[in-house]
Amino acid sequence: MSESFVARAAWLRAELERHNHAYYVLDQPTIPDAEYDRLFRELQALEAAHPELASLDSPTQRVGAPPLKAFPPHAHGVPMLSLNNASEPEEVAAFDQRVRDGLETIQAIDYAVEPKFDGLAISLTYEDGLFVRGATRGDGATGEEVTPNLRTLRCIPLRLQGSGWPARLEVRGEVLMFKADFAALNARQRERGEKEFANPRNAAAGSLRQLDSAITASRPLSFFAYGLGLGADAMPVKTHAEVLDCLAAWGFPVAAERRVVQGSRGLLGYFADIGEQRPRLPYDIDGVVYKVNRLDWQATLGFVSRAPRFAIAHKFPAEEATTEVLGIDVQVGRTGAITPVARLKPVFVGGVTVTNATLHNEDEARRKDVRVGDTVIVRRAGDVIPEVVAIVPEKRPTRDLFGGEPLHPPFELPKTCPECGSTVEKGLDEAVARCTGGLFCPAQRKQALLHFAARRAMDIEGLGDKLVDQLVDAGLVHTPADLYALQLEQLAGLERMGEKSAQNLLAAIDRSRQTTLARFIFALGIRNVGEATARDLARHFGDLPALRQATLDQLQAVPDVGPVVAASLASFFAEWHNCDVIDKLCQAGVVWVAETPVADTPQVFAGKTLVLTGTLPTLKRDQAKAMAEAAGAKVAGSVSKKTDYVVAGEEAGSKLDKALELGVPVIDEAAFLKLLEGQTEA
Ligand code: 9MJ
Repeated sequence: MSESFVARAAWLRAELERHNHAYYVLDQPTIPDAEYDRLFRELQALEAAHPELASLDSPTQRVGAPPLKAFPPHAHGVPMLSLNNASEPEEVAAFDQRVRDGLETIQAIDYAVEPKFDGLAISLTYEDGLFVRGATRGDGATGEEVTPNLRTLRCIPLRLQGSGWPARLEVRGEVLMFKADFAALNARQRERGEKEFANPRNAAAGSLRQLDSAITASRPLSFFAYGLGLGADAMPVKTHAEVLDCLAAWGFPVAAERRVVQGSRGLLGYFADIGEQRPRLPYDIDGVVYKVNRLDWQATLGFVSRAPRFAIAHKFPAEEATTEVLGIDVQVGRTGAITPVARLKPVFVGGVTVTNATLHNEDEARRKDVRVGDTVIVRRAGDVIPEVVAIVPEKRPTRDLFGGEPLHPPFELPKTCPECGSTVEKGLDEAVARCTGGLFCPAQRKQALLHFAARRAMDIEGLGDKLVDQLVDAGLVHTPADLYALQLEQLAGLERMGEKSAQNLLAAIDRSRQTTLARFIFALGIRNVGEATARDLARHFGDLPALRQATLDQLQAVPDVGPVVAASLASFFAEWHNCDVIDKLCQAGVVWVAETPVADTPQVFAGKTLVLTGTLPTLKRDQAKAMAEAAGAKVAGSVSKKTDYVVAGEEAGSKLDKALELGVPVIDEAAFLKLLEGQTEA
């Protein structure tokens, strides 16, 4: 065999693996996909023409091997541990105390802390830097060997980079699927009429445990390394943090969020911090892991049964739980959208007790085939509305004990609105069905009123859903304008409404008369017009008459307003009832400060950053912000060296202190207004 073939193959392998690492581990692609494909095909052709060139660390081995009949058992060189769990701060403090007792020290302990990936644990064996075997955790002592499948994960190095690795090495970590990859995979499965996965963890597990590794190769799996098995003793390092740095240097993905903190305060601070970041992380985590950083101390502490004394998993409240569907109702939203909602046997999930979960729309409800009596997986992540993820098919009750007919029929959307009896319609390419009753429908009217009164709209404190129900049901309020005509006696007669709360409500309604144009537009509840669009419209048109009379073209001249939003606005203002309500609101004394349309506003703050703090004498915070932005300013939430002005009112606190400390100019409202009017130069 010619030397040049050997050299070329070696060069191609090294080059392709370098690009794999850049793309899959560092997230910094180095060459275009087409160029990668060209190199890959060249290597494939070379190996096909010269079979003696084949080698286990070749990137061509990543596309899947012939299917297996079964997974062979694999005995781990060093057992794979499980971690003890904590869920309460007291348990974390107790863990820290046990660690200090065990080490006979009162000093604050350094802990290596990292996210707890919600995937499946695996062990990768390397011999002289070459990936030779990979296995699942199994029972901790013996797992299933899934080497061909793991080989398909481009972020797992087939040959270790750098140097200093022990000759026999087990790398421990977690295989998982990124949230975005999971969503794309499920969309693909749906298109092909194949089974969807309930969550990224199941998708990762299902994809890895395939006897045909070509299937695994087609699934977007990722991996993060977090420790060592065999070979740990041969490492010339003193801390877990250094182990993680070595793993990164050898080419493994390691959590970027890893840190070293001190004592139980440090642990709890990290827990809070990662909890806050959790919704934005690209992958699911189910907690954080704390490990005593010093390896000699880890050895001193040792193990209790199969879990280490030197580590603990601090878990977030579970985001998923299973429960039973007691019924399926539909809810009518502000714009008439009909949403099927599963009524559930109460279940504690995501930190709260959940009794209802959305099924989104008819198609989703049908696709998931949720029926009364089913056991379902419910998910509540962060502050997101709880949803039914999937049913547990094995638990579906049937008419007989032998898997016969289901007890309940598939969900069907009602043909008429359950609230007002109007026809329910669904456009051909629309997912959502709507009640056609408009403001005739009490459900829509109630939602419209709640939206009108919301904090970010007219901000009528105390006008919640129970009260709106009563006001509408008693016929006291039909439209938002009716709110401004309410009398004390009418309110005082309502359930759970004493004279004092009635007075408070009337005062809140009165206060809401003073508003901003942006809030007013948002409060009208025009379809497709959210808070940001309302602000853009207010700024662009300056006052309501200009907006009401705008043509479709004029509307579309507003940044971010496209044909759909323009059409919603035009049809809203073309409706006589809507205009009547607006006129009545104005007659009832609702007012705002007209804004100078943006096209005419001198851009006195162009390129400048402002921070508002404290209570200004005449301007509400929103107004001042809108005015500053209209004049080209960026309004920031915190003071830094880059801040150009701090506009301070009464009771300004830490932001004012910071401005003074950094020497940022501080101005009051009067000076701010002068700058805006161009009387002084910004
Ligand atoms: C996860 N799941 O992210 C460990 N883990 O350490 C991390 N799991 C672990 N460490 C020892 N980050 C046993 C398990």
